[in-house]
Amino acid sequence: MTEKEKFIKFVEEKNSTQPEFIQCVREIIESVWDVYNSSDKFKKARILERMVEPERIIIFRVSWQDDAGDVHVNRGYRVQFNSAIGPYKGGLRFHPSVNLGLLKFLAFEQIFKNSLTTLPMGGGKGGADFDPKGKSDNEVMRFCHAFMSELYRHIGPDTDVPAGDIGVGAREIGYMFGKYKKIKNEFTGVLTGKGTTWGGSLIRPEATGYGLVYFVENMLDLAGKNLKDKIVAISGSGNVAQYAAEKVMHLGGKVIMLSDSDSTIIDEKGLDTDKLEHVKYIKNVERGRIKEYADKYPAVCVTGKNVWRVIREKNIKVDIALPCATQNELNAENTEALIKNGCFCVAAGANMPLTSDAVALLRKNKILYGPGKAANAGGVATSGLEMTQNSMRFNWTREEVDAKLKEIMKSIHTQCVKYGSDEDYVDYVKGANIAGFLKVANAMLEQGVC
Ligand code: NDP
Ligand code: 2IT
Repeated sequence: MTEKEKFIKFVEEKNSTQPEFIQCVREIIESVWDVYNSSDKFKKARILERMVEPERIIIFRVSWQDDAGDVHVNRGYRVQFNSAIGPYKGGLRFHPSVNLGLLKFLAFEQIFKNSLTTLPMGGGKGGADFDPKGKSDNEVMRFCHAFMSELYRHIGPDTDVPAGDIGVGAREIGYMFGKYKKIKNEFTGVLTGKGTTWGGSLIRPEATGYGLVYFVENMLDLAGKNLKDKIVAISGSGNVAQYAAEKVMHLGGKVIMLSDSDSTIIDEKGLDTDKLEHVKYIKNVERGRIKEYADKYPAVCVTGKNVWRVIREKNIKVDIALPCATQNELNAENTEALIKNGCFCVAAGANMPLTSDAVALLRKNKILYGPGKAANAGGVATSGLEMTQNSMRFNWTREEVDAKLKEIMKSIHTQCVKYGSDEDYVDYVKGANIAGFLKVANAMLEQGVC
């Protein structure tokens, strides 16, 4: 067994009930092993052993009452994984599937993503196994207040700054911010994704989706291509998917698919501004299901199958695939079909949306592939810009924030190319992992053993 295999085995044995965490650690190790191994300083300081162990994990009870007065108990978490380059930073996920292993994977990814943004942010993630679906606004408020009534003692603008993720958007951030302010008697930038009249940055709601498409533009540009008239499939219909679709449309691409956890819609004519506004209405205002799209516009709706399976089964041709729903949604079988049908670019709006064998297929076939920690970093980068504006007690304009976001996505792309270029292929996975790793590893080294 090689030293690398031994190390992976050590992580697997120590975290045997956390498959997603093992999956993302394995990918990082595969990418950075040679760089790590060539440095006696890294090895002597046991940087990798230290990196795969979270600095702190907080697990807590969240008790709340529904509208009928019945009491419910959920489990809340915050994984404070690494603070070498800045305060812990990362989203909160409210979804019934949330467990410790899932949040450890998300927090671990966030360390390298945040490092790539060029901004001073460490890695963290949190959430609860609470399902906001079907809950009234008042129930969501009571849950968020109960959640923050414990979390508040572990976070702060210079300690740990949470934000949104699946199931946590502007509404939830508002309720949590209100509770934090009340308990601490402080108006600070403790959360990002706030409303724009009370400290939120312009462009933060759009930033993950827009940033994803800016990253794709950079990839295509280097490959001598562009988005004009390209057929794009997007999964999900939440925050990331909506603004990815909007930016693809701005740049002349044609978005033909969206989804949610129930169904996939196919609109062969492509989305337009009115159609996208309707999607936003269905998902953000009504909090309804994407299948309602087909009640208003001519579209095929397939229930119980995700975008990638529908593409395979119906043999749909797409040029660009943007998975923007959840982890491991795109498997090898469906990736093979995408490639056969001529897809030349895949970029991850979601965190780790491809299974490991799906990623391997893309790399083997030299398909452009932007992994999440690079391609979806625009969201957290703009959160970093929100923290800066809060510290300055000042707001930048839309144009200013958008220009900074573009610049950051370009810089992430440049870092990936620097560390991931082979003769005729940019391996963005390797590039992103090495660039993200080096900054954090060197900071840990400079701060000594702690
Ligand atoms: P939202 O809650 O706004 O939307 C999530 C979308 O994905 C919904 O359409 C949801 O469907 C669908 N979805 C969620 N879970 C599943 C599942 N298990 N199976 C099928 N569909 C699912 O979340 P976001 O758009 O914010 O997040 C999407 C992805 O992007 C996540 O992986 C997140 O970690 C990542 N991300 C988010 C960032 C942000 O700034 N928000 C930043 C970087 C990455 P339904 O409505 O039916 O639940
Ligand atoms: O996965 C992510 O990068 C996010 N959910 C955004 C985190 C943030 O702090 O803005």
